[in-house]
Amino acid sequence: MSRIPLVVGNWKMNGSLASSDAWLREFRELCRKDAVRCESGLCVPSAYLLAFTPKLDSEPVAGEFHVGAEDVSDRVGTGAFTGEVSGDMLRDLGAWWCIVGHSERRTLYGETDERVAEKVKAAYDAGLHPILCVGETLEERNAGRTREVVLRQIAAVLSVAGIEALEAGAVAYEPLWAIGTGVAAGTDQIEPVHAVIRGALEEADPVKGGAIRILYGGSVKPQNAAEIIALPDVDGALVGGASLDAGNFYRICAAV
Ligand code: G2H
Repeated sequence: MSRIPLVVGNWKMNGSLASSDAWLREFRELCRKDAVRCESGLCVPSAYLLAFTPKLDSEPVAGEFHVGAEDVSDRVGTGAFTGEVSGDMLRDLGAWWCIVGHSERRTLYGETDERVAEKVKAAYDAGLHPILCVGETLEERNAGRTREVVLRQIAAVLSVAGIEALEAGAVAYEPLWAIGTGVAAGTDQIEPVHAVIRGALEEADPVKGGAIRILYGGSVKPQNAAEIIALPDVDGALVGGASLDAGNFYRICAAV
């Protein structure tokens, strides 16, 4: 099964109008000189989507590149949900990708597997391409529960949103203990978990499950990207800190 590699940035709560503009100009120039072979994307705070989408409409970046959001409401339609941003609103702003269930949302904002599953469904139903994040804490890993945790997180989404939602997007394995540390998980730690995820997806649907891209996330940088993305069943990366710099993000894309 050949899957086109995908590299997506996650700015988290960083950026400004000025830095969005500068990032896009630099990334566009780099891709113009030497187009990357992978598909790429950048998820930014929804407040900055409009700093990208009209410019991308008038002058697309060479290669397949889309911007997206970092979260979405599980609520559909409109209503009295102060502070929420719906999938329809994100589509209206031109978002393509949408990260859902990032561990920072799960741990800092109490998002349960069920809430994450509803969000994946809401994103997919709105026409977004959800990137579902799964991963274990260090405590869970040390207790030998990694497999159980990621399977539980995936099963919740499959039962509510269906495999089609993940087929439209991607799954990202992000072990919590490797996030933002500067030290990625070892290749011997990444590969078996990706195999577990692939197994669960293929069990749900052999064809669709085989086509879904599984990204690795957690301290990916230009220096380690090629080695990680070369692993079986690692189809790209979700990149946090290193995506804030357009040059570093380009070097990760170019390493694929
Ligand atoms: C994990 C990752 C991006 P970083 O959160 O989703 O961030 O690359 O900074 O570890």
